[in-house]
Amino acid sequence: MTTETVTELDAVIIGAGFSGLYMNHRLRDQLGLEVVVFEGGDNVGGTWYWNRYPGARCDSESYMYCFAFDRQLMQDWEWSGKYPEQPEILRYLDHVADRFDLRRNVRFRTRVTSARFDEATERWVVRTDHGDEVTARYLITGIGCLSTGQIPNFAGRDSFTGEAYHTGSWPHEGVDFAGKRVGVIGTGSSGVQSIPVIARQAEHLHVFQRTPQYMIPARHGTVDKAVLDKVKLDYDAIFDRARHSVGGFPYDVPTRSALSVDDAERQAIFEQTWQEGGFRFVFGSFSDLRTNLASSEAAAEFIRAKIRETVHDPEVAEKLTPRDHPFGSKRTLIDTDYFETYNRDDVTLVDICTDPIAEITPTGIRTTSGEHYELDIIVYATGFDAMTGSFNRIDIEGRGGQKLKDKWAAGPVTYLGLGSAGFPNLFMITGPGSPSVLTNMPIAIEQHVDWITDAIRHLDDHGIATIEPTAEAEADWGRHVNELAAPTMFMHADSWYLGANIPGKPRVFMPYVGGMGTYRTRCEEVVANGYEGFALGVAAPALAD
Ligand code: NA7
Repeated sequence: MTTETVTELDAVIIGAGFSGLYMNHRLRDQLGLEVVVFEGGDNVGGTWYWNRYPGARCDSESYMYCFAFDRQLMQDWEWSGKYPEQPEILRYLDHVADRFDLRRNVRFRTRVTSARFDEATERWVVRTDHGDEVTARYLITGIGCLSTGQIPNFAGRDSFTGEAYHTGSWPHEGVDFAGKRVGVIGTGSSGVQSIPVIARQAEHLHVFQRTPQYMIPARHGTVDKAVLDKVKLDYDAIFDRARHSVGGFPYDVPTRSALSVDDAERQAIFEQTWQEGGFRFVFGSFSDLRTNLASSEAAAEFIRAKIRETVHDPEVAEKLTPRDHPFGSKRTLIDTDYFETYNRDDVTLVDICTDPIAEITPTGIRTTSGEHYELDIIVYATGFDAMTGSFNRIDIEGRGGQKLKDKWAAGPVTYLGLGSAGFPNLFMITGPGSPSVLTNMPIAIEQHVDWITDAIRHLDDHGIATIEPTAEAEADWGRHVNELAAPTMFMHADSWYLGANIPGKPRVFMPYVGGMGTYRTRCEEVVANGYEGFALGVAAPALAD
């Protein structure tokens, strides 16, 4: 497209990750719409295109971290690991793009800078950083929940003369840590996955930890072919269970409270799910680890004991032990050899809760006590402006010139996480207010894409020009999301779920905590009730010449 080109489209999709790829397939190939996808990267993959740090891996088991919309695709693809590693996920998405010919209408290396709803034509006017301008009836965001990285504004940050990287924007050619003094700031999922791998390569690794974390061992390994073959035979049933589950996983969900059994049985159940590894500890042990403080504390104590058993130096073990927030209040981390890494002589833990980072210097990091750590490489594993950051990067303007950013100044306001009042025909895939990050993402993404596709088909079939949430429905939904979150552990930590990791961001719990199955049912009811909570606008009569 040249700068001057104006193209009239049916739909613009932003992003070519899991969401954008599947949305493109549904709208372009199944509804036959004229679609363009804008993607900032030079290939498909989204989150998995950018997050290439060492050890990057998904915490969902591989057989569940994939599309289910095409049965043959599910049968043909062979995962090699129990958990899919980043290069393999990218290969998978590449394969999907090839298989369904999903690249031909993607404009790569192109970011959408603004999108304005033109009330006269009832079309979105979309502009990009290449100067493109297109108009479309529908605007669909597949921009990810964790795709706008944040590097804290430490004093002297830009004075560092060594190499500096953010985990979410990793160089494609990789980073050579051999013989280097490396500092990793941050111990969320990205830090915890990368730290053991970097430790094995670097001359010395300093880990700058502000908050100790609860972790469950992944028990990662190669995939058991026999298990995978068995799963493939039963795929439909497995996915059906996952679709109607709380977390988007097909696990048996216990109904027992951690307090309903005696201590010996409780420990045995924790131990069993700990040995199985991954999210089974959270979803497969007891029903109330994230809703009952005493149950959460029992899980926390179990993990604290594991840390003491694993880490040889008791002082280091104590620094690594989380005590300031309940288990289940932050994203539960899944690790491989994380605590074991601190038994290495070439790894040092720096507790920046008691001795915060004062400044980044040209040659390293100085903490408030005056201690200076000489470094060749700094890795910022400092997370993302989650859920709303990627919306705020685009100048989105709805009816009456209202900016989405302004509307969301006190926190995101959506109906079902699918749309926002005053922004007609704007659909969000896994937007704030939907289960999204609290679930196995492909399950949530497919549900949203299917729902949006059905809505667009409904509009087209009935000659309806616009759909948008009513202010009342979205206010009710917002209240509901908050009410569900209020009694959970999630409200007891400074997490990115609450926006607490970004200075000045409003403290609002953003995802829907009620579970994927419940949410799906609600979305189906909305449709069955004639798109309840949405205002449907009849097409304006064509103007006479
Ligand atoms: P996270 O989970 O937000 O972790 C970021 C880490 O960086 C965390 O340990 C933070 O400490 C730390 N951090 C952030 N800002 C600072 C400052 N200013 N000073 C010191 N330390 C800081 O991001 P990830 O990339 O690891 O994971 C994001 C999600 O991606 C993950 O949950 C999965 O869903 C996939 P804190 O805990 O805030 O004290």
